[in-house]
Amino acid sequence: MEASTALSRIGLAGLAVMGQNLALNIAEKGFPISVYNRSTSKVDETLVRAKEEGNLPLTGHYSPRDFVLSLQRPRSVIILVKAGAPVDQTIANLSQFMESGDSIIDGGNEWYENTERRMLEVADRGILYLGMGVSGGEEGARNGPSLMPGGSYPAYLNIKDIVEKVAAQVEDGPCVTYIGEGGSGNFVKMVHNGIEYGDMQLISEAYDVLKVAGGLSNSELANIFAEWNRGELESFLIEITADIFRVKDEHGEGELVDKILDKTGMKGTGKWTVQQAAELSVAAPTIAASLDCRYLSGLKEEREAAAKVLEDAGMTDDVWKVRGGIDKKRLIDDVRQALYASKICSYAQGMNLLRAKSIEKGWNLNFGELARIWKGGCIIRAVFLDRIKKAYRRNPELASLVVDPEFAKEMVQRQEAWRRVVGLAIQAGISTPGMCASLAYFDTYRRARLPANLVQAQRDLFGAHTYERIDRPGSYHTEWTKLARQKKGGIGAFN
Ligand code: NBP
Repeated sequence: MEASTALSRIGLAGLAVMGQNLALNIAEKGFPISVYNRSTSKVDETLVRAKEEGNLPLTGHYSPRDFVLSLQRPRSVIILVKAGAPVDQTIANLSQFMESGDSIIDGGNEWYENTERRMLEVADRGILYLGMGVSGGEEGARNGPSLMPGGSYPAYLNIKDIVEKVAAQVEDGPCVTYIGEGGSGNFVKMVHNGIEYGDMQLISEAYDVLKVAGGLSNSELANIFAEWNRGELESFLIEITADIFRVKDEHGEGELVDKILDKTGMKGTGKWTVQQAAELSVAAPTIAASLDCRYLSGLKEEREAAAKVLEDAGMTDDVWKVRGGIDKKRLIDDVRQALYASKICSYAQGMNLLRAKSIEKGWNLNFGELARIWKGGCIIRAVFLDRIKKAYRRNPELASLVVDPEFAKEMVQRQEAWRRVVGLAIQAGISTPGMCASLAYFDTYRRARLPANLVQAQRDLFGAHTYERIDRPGSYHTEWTKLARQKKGGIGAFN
């Protein structure tokens, strides 16, 4: 252990990628910090980095007891270990040395109900608890993440000065705010990740259409994404996508992106988002499509076999049919608009899921604030989030982003291009499930009358589920089959 007489302002346990970088960030902002990790080598690594990165005020500890006792009271301990059982084990190890009034802050991607359970478990001993979403990966943790703390408000007040300095800074403040009670911080982080899935899927579809139908090279794609990053699509994900297309393959010809196996990994937050959307009866088709696409991408061998079977059955690659007639410049502009409009629908779904949960749990989430703290530090950070913030500030009860007057205008302006891109992709056999899901979501939501009347009639026919009428109040049941099959000349007969 490094000798230190003064007590630290805060502690952090769990020194893998996120914990190590967040600890260094906290120390760099001038808050003396104690660190601890189950395996001691990571403590040593962190101490070396703290020294190299400017003799930062960070002390390492090798036992839970020394670690906890090295903190100023009331103690605040951030935990950044793998979500699930490791968090329970870490809490058990550390909390035995903590006292009433101390706080535990779990910064992992934890299932919100686990946070709510732990909150109650430690409350018996007067320990306060926060579940704090941390976004921005390694770079964000080191230089300024977006932080989503939810749970005990007094615990938040104990660390408010620290998190406000450590978070990413944008023109309207630090990218952190108290989210709400219970597991709201984890839930908001989970939906953030679901939206991130949607964004990444939509970008990959834009890339697919431009590459396959438009015939664009990686260097052209790099330039287009860089140009998009100077306009309404300006965001971290668009920026890094431009960079990705520029990286050469050090093991062979061409660019690295073309050598990457087309199988997407995942850790579960996208799946939770879709499960929650279903639980709450909130439509989230773009996010669901992005999750389905990850599942299908995982079936690489099966997809290769399917391609062969269908080719043998006469399936042809129809891209050449559309390529001939393509105006490249117009296609690029259309894809930009389709991406933007699809993205608005995806964010509308995420925000509506948050609203439904907020109502169910009484969290009183502030959507304008959520959009604001996502403007910097996190993976979905984007200029467009400022517009979302303003939309919710104009109307905190906004039913959907697509009916905010400004976004509505943009959707209408972009829909022609959007339909052209989706139509072209369908014709060429290029799957664009995210863009299609967004467009279908938009068209379903904006249509005052849907064919749901027929579904209701079917339900009433086979299950006597009853239906309502558009022209008079009440609930009705009809003997559909009897009426439909009455002999010629009878009431309701048609044959
Ligand atoms: P990991 O999720 O890879 O977890 C590794 C850490 O967990 C190590 O410190 C490890 O200790 C510790 N740990 C494990 Br595994 N089992 C333990 C146990 N039973 N008791 C105590 N410690 C245990 O780390 P990470 O990638 O830094 O992520 C931390 C959290 O932040 C996760 O919830 C993650 O989902 C979330 N997150 C990650 C990112 C990212 O970009 N990586 C972004 C945002 C959020 P050891 O060294 O002794 O094995």
